[in-house]
This record gives sequence, C-alpha cells and structure tokens, in this order.
Amino acid sequence: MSASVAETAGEFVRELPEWFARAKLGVFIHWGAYSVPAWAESVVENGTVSDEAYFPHNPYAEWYWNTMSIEGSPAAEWHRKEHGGAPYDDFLDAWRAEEFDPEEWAALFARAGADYVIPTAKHHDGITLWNAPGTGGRNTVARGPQRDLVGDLAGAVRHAGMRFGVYYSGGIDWHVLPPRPILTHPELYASRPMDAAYHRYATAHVRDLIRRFRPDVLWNDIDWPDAGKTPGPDGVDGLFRHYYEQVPDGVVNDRWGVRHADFLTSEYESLRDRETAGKPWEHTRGLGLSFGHNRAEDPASMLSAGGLARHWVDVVARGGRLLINVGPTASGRIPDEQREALEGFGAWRAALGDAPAEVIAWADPADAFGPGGGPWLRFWNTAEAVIVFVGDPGAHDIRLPNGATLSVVIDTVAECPVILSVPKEATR
Ligand code: FUL
Repeated sequence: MSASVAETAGEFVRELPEWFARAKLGVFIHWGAYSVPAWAESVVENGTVSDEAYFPHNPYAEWYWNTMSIEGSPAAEWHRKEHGGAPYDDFLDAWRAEEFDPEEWAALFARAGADYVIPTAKHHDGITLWNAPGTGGRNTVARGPQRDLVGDLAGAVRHAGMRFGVYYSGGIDWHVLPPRPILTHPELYASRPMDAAYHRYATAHVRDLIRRFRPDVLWNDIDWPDAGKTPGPDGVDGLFRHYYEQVPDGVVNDRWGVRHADFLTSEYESLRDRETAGKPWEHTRGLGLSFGHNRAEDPASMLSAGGLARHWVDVVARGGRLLINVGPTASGRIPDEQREALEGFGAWRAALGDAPAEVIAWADPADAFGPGGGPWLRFWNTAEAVIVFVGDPGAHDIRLPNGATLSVVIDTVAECPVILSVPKEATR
C-alpha cells in the first residue's frame, strides 16, 4: 500500500505505511573508519550517567574521533599508544572491507527475521559510504574499501526480501567542524555546522541517496543545520516532500529538529519518554554498549540470543519495534558473538511463524507486562490470540490482561522465553 500524504506548512498528514506499521525488527549497521581502531571503554550505558561521566568514557566506538580528542581520557591514551596519535583519516585508508560479503550479511539478517536494514551512509566522521557529491574523494569508493558499500548492501538486502533504509548524520560532521571536543549534550547540539552551505551539502547527499537507492527509511541523526529549517521548498520540509513523492511508502524519523516525523526514536536509556508519547516508535541499541564494533566490549554487557529475544518481545509488547545494531569489523565480518545472538534469536523466533501477527496496542499499556514480582512475562495482543512469553520456569498461575487465569508448568526455559498462544475466545 502506498501512503497518501497531505501537507500544510511543514505538517505532513499521512498514514504510517503498512509495512512499517507491521515491522517489528530492523537491523542497524554501524560500519566506518572507526571500525579500524574499534575501541571504546565499555563501562557506561547511554542515558544512565551525567554528561561529565559519559563523554570522556563514551561507550560508542563510532565516537572514537571525539573521545580520542578528550585530553586525559583513556581513549586519548589508547590512541597515542596504539596508533601513535595518527590523524583520524588514516583509518579510512586502513579500512579495507576485504571480507565484506553483502549477500551473506543479508541472509543472516533475514534468518533473524528482520523486516528492514539500515546502514550508516554517513556517520559523524563525515565519511560517506557511497560516492556522494561534493566529498572530494573522502568516501569509500575513492578510498579505503573502494566500494559503494551502500549500493552493495541495498541490492543484497532487497534481494533477500527486506526493506532498506539509510542512516545519515545531518547534524554532526566532524570533517566540517572537527571535535573541539564535545563534552556535554548542549555542546553536541552547538557543534553542528549550521550554515547554508553545509545545509546544501547535506541536502545534496540525502537527495542523492533518494535518487540512487530509494531508501524505505530516512533515519537522520542529531538534528539538521538550522539554515535548512525555515519553511519552504529548499529546507527540510521540501526535502520530505520530494522524498514522499519519490518513495510514497517511505518513513522519516524524528531527529531532524522539525515538527514532522513518521516515528519517534529512543536509544538505550535515552529518550525513553518517546515510547509513551502516543506515536509510532522504534527503540534502538547495539548488541553490546556500542554501535560501532568495539574490541574492548565487556562480554557481560553483550545481549545473547536470550537477551535479544527478551528485549525484542518487551519492545513489541509495548507497541514499538526494535532496531538492533550490528558492528562489523573493518574487514567486513560480523563478529562471532553478534552473529550467534542473531542466529539463536532467529531460530527461536521461527516458532512465531513467518509473519508474526499484528500486535494491537493494549488499551492500558501496563497490560503488556505481567504483575511485578512474578515470573518474567510479556503479553502480545493479536487479533486471534494473546501470545504469552514466559521467561522463568516453574508452576505459574498467569493472570491474563482480561482477568482470566492461565495455569502452566514450565519445566525449563532454555535461554529465550517460552511462547504460549492463548486463543482470543479463552481470554474474553
Ligand atoms: C546517536 C549517535 O551519536 C550514535 O553514534 C549512534 O549513531 C546512534 C544511533 O545515534 O545519536
């Protein structure tokens, strides 16, 4: 179905395209020159500590350029010792992607049951993963991998039957404004290039992405240059209008700094209020504490298949969709622990069938959970059944959202929750 769109003064009124309304799982890919050092401390989780405790110990390996620029930070020390303080762009040339096999990645994501896949087309370091206009050769076609990574992935992902979107860092571009460094969230928003020239540059990139790849999702990050926020055909509104004309069932996220968004985003423990704002939403996180591959990731903070299953079930039970991230190595391999989590999750999830039923929002969102203190429970409300996910073994009298009681004995819970389907009649 293609969505209709009406628009007045930057307020687009459109139905959420059906494919996205039903989508429950996306795979995010953070892959860049930062995958060469692939290093961050793995001690804090985004959204759980103050800025002061966060930025010098940033767990996101894709933030390496900023974190290595913070004097006295462990990343600065690491960079000096391991890389002799080399300029960041040396990593672009060292990034070879020699093992990259887009079909093999796409097959893995499809086995995990992904509905859509979103790679970073340009992250904060400003390096484009396709031959973007105006980059003067600072892209992966001219340097490093010497491949159109976005194009190769778009083809493979669609061939495997999934939707394809792109991430684009419209707000932050460190090749335009190098990190000074950034130490707080206000500084983050203030260190966006905001002028008209950068707005034109970024707009040309997004238009080029639309023309070449017709992305099903435009996932912008950290706002948009202020010069492009004024209403009119040349600003973000005009860009959205053009996008919807070209890709009628495409969607845009909420990180453009303008009124319109097709869906809201939360990230780890940040922006969680967007999950209950009454709009479509997507939660994102990495399998560990980082999006980019981090060779120093604490194994204890990695989601296994079971952790991923619980996280996904929880997000969907509350009406959202999960955009789970993989961080490939610079050579182009999905690290074993990430691969195993996706494979194990996919094998478990297959029990739900190829096209899991549409999950209907509960009248009372609290009905997504069982009562506290009991076994780990989540309830999916579908047209035909209430699907119950039980995360703990034992003899349970499970109180369903309609008040009926379901008595079950669960001998073992291997890793992922046990799935029970209770016909709707039995829950009335
Ligand atoms: C954040 C970025 O700063 C992270 O590096 C990552 O891309 C995440 C999805 O969005 O805001």
